Amino acid sequence: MKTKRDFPSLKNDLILRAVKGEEVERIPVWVMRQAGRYLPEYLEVRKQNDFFKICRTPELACKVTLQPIDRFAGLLDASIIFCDILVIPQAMGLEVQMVEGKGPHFPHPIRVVEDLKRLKDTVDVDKELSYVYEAITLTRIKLDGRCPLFGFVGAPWTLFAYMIEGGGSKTLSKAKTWLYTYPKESHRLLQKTTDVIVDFILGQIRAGAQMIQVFDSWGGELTPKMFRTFSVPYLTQIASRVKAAMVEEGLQVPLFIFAKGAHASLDILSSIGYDVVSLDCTIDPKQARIDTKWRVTLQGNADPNLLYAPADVIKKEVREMLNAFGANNYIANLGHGMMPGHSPDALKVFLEAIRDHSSSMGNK
Ligand code: 1CP
Repeated sequence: MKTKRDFPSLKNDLILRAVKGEEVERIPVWVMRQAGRYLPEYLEVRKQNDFFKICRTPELACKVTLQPIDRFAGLLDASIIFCDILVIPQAMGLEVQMVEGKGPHFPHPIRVVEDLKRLKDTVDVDKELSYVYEAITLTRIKLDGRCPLFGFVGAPWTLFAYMIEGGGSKTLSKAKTWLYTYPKESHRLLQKTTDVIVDFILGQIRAGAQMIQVFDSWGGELTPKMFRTFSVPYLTQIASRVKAAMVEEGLQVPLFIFAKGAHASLDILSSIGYDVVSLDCTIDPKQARIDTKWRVTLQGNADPNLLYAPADVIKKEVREMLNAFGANNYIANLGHGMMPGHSPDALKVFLEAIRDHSSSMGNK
């Protein structure tokens, strides 16, 4: 395994400095799902390869991770390893396919309590997901210090929802039925998933990930009380266990939490051990600063649909967003991921607008 010394030194550490609240000469930016379906060069690779084959082949995962970094040279301040949150359910023993035009599909989801027996008793995370570690190490080398590299995981509740729904869902009725009907078994599955997540995060960090984002994409689908009961305890556990292990191993990697739609819980999310809270576009930046009391760095939160607007509208909205968040303890991003219909040119306008406006804001 590579140690810190073996990797090329970092030439752009803006985002790491913003996390620590240090001075930055301009506001750092990256975008969720910055690799993928909106890029013609990704679609070329995808035409010849199954989605999970790309994830499982370090050279391909690395190639696709670097595509936006190459295309938007000097405009992106972070890269994120190409993978998917659903590799964890796979490692736990469930089959997941990526269906063309539909998204992830579990042919045999967890439906009844009895189905929990189909999950492996113990998961050898480092063996099952070693391909992600190899992709991370290779990408760190190929990045050559241009910007830091994110590893990521899905949060326990979001992965639970996929494992029970069997794919995307508008209502999450099946997953919520479990929470209400089988709370004990639900906690058992959430804990089992948390244990895998902790090992997987640490493995990614040891392989070279310089930041970690936890995606609780379905966090906002729960009532605040349900979120506090079925998500927050596990998110808290992840942060504390990962941080304790990092202290022991002399590692220092910031943790980001993106709980989409969890507006009511921003205060809690800013006090459970994460360094950065990532916001979706329905949250007002100033309100988010009040709720999180400057305890964390904030990330976000432009509406992804803004990238369908004319260039002058993108620029105006970017200026307003940056002014509302302020130059410190802030990382610009979209409030959710890039969409297949987006044009790479629109993203370029967004990134350039952030660079240009933030350079003129000064550090206040
Ligand atoms: O056919 C294809 O090429 C599949 C499209 C695709 C891509 C490019 C999927 C299917 N996943 C990904 C990559 C991916 N997924 C990345 C790395 C790329 C990058 O960011 O540069 C990341 C970080 C994810 C994370 C992910 N996967 C999340 C969390 C973020 C979010 O969007 O909320 C979720 C919920 C998933 C599940 C998933 N995988 C793919 C799709 C279409 C979905 C969402 C399905 C649904 O609507 O429920």
